[in-house]
Amino acid sequence: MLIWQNKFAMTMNFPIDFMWGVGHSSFQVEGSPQDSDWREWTRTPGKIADSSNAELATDFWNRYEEDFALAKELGANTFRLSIAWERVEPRRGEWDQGALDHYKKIIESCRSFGLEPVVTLQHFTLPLWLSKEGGLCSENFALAFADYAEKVAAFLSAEHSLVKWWMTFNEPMVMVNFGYITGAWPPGLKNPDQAMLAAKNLVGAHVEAVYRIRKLEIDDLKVSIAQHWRHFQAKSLLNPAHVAAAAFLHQLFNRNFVSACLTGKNFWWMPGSKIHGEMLEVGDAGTLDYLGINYYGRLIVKTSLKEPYIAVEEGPGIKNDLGWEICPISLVNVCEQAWKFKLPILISENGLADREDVLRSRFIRDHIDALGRAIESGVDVLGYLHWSLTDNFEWAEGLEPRFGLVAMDYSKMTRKVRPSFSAYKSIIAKLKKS
Ligand code: GCO
Repeated sequence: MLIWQNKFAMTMNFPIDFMWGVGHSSFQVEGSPQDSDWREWTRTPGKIADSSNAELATDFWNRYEEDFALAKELGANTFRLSIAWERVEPRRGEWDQGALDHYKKIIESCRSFGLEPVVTLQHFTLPLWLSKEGGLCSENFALAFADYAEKVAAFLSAEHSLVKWWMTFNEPMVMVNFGYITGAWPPGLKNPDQAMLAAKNLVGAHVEAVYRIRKLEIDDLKVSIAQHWRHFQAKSLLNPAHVAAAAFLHQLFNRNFVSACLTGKNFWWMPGSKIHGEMLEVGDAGTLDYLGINYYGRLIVKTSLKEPYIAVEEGPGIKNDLGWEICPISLVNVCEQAWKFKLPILISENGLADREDVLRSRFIRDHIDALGRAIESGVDVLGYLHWSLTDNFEWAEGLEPRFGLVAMDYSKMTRKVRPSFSAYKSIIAKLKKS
């Protein structure tokens, strides 16, 4: 299967304007002084595996120049970051101009290092006031999000022309899954009905926000989402139940959200839930200008006659520090699956927890190689953003997992490049054409 293992696709044709970069999110790096659902969650005993929190994280809020300088040294031309809603709107309808001004400074600095910012408006955290009103399931959610999105885009893009590339939500279906099905993330529910309502509301919020942002008439505007996309493989192709379950998860987890953003058919159902649906006006072009894909691997799907009836497990390959299988070949499948929507694809995340940095260099090489294969087979791929530049706060896993090309010493807030930093740097140097 791994036919390319001997011949790295270093010669492959990556487009001249390919976006080479890294990404991270506000809560995971900035330090978090404002009340949010995640801040509460980290303060609740037993919720974070290593009992750490993100109060300081990597102090990116103050040390952003250091990180942009590192990204520049890497040879990157793109940097994905996010805005903390709880900073900008700490109380309902009250905008913190100081926070907006600080984000303006951060993004100006990003640009000054030759890095194109890709800005996510919501990367998992909600202001506490909103989560108390019901969060994603609140009937006000779509309008509250659209007001916030419009405010930020009007300031950073329409007024100051700093951002062209926007993402409304990061991994909406991951929020739905962990927040409302497994309960591992806030609000900690295990309720399929609320899960499907949350998914429906997220699409509504995305559509309303895009509608408002487009009205701002920003030059070269590109709006999307970052969709966590898994390659679901049936445990056995000879077992029709496994095959059907894999197809069901593919539709529910990978495709439904994207499809709703494009067609306006916002209908959600999973076993144990009632149907939540509405038709949205999205116009002929839909509400995605490109498609952000976060790729972390495949999952093997099997069914049983007992609860939970459908289960997923990691494949047999090498595992990272969190026990996730490393599977570059599935990135080709994922690109080909996502390309069915005919939207240019940005790999907005791909990375691994690897404290000793023994797997990361090879990981990057093999995934970029897979991407080269996808491009060769005709998929329009805009860029590759590695997750992440520095170690950061990994949600329910805490500070322990190390996703960085750059190692953090949190006690001194110092940064030290790992060998994989140089590996990625030399790949970029070889493949970057502009
Ligand atoms: C996610 C997020 C990131 C993670 C990264 C590693 O997928 O959960 O977008 O915030 O940190 O994916 O797990």
